[in-house]
Amino acid sequence: MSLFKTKPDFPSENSYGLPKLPPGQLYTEKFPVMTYGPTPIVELEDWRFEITGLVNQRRVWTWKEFMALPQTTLHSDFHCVTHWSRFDDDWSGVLFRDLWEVIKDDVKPEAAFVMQHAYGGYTTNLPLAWMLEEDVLIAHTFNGKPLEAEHGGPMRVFTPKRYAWKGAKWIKGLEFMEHDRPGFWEQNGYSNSASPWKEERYWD
Ligand SMILES: Nc1nc2c(c(=O)[nH]1)N[C@H]1C(S)=C(S)[C@@H](COP(=O)(O)O)O[C@H]1N2
Ligand SMILES: [Mo]
Repeated sequence: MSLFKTKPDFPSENSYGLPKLPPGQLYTEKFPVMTYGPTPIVELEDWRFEITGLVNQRRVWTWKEFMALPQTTLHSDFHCVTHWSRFDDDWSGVLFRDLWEVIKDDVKPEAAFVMQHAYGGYTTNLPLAWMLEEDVLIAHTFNGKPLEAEHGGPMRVFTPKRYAWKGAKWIKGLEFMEHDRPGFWEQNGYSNSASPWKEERYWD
C-alpha cells in the first residue's frame, strides 16, 4: 500500500485562494512523525511557556493560565518539506496574535523577529510580522483530541502558510529579537521563509 493516494478528490484552492496541493507536494491521509532526536515527554503540571529576549519583564504561564487565553480552532492543511501534505484538520489553541494582545506592552519596540524554543532544544525563527498573521497557532488539540506527544503535545506551534518545520513541537517559549537568527533547520540548509507555494525548501 502506498503512503500517497494517487487521485485525491479535493478542491483546487485552499481558503487563501492558493492551490490546495502546493507544487511538488503529494497528498497523504497519514500523519508521519518528523522529529529530529527523541520525543520529550512534558507533563501538563510541569509545562511552562515563557517570553524572553527583548522583553521588559520575563513572563511565564502555567498550563492552566495558558488555557485561559482566548482559544481558536483553525481548519487547515499541513505541508511538510519532505513532499507530503495533509488536508482539513482541526487545530485548536491560542493564536499568536491573541497572545500578542496580552504581551505587546511587555515586548520592546526593537523586537522584529521571534525564535520559537522547544523542550528538547529545537528552535525555529520567523519575523514578528509573520507570527502576527491570522493563522499562527500555538496548538494543543488536533481533530478534537489532545495533541499526541509524538506530534508535539502537549503544545506546539502550527504555521499553515509555511512548511511545517516553522512550527516547533513541544513549545516552551518565544524569544523576541531585534535581528534575525536561524533556527535548527534553517542552520542546516532549510529556507528561512519556507513558503510551500514558492517551493522555498532550501536556503540558497
Ligand atoms: N521540537 C521539534 N519541532 C519540530 C520538529 C522537530 O524535530 N522538533 N520537526 C519539524 C518538522 S521538520 C516538521 S515537518 C514538523 C513535523 O510535525 P509532525 O511530526 O507532527 O508531523 O514538525 C516540526 N517541528
Ligand atoms: Mo519537515
